[in-house]
Amino acid sequence: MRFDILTLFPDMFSSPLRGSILGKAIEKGIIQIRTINIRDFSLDKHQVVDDSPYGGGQGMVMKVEPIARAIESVKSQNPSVRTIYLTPQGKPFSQDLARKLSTQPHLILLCGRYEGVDERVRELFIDEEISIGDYVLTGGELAAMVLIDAVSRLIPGVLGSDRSAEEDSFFNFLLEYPQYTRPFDFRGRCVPEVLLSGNHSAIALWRRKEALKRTSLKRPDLLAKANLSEEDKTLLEEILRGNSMDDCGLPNRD
Ligand code: 4GX
Repeated sequence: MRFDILTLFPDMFSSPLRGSILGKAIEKGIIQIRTINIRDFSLDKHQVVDDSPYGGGQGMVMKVEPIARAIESVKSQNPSVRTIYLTPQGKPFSQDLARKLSTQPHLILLCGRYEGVDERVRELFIDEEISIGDYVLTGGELAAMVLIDAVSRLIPGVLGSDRSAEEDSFFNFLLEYPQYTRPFDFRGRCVPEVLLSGNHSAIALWRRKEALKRTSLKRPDLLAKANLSEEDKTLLEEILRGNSMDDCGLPNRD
């Protein structure tokens, strides 16, 4: 899958996306990430990319021509590429949307700065507007990186073959169960004994119960969407009656 990022700050993308897992996926050729500096597409002798808004008001607006020329340069290589604009006005980003985008072969991500882009950019070139959340960033770059990260890990081969197949069941609107590694006892806080029992069905049951417990406590809104079995519902009833002591006999901080 290929991402073409249109930005005024291409340097922001180098270390976050080229490091660790995504860096390996790039080396393997599974994903391609290219940054395009919108400034390079300004015809102006001072390479101006912004201007004051018609009608007055504070701040600057990104001009239409450099963005149009940058998008058209990508489209000349692939006319069917879709263009996404990152903006708080967009459709809320979600695991479901990440999954849908991961099936696309090629995306253009437009990162806005200042007060946003000239409205005609939206009208003429944008196929989809996406928001990563209800807060205001200084630009679309971090939002684009969030999108690329979440989408890339769903592409087969990026995480390693079996992890991606697992994904659908993993995010079925339940939070993950608690994880532990050595040491067994850290300052008196012990690992739950069941995890050392070697009893795989008991471990699976404990994990399912903990996932249900966490979700009902921290994200009851997710629990309402989860696909719960009859056994899950029984577990939830136990939880709601629940004892919340851990194996050291200390009150559980969750
Ligand atoms: N999820 N931003 C876009 C420029 C802007 C300003 C006004 C439209 C209108 C964001 C988010 C986000 C900051 C990106 C403002 N665009 N992007 N930028 N939340 O906050 O995606």
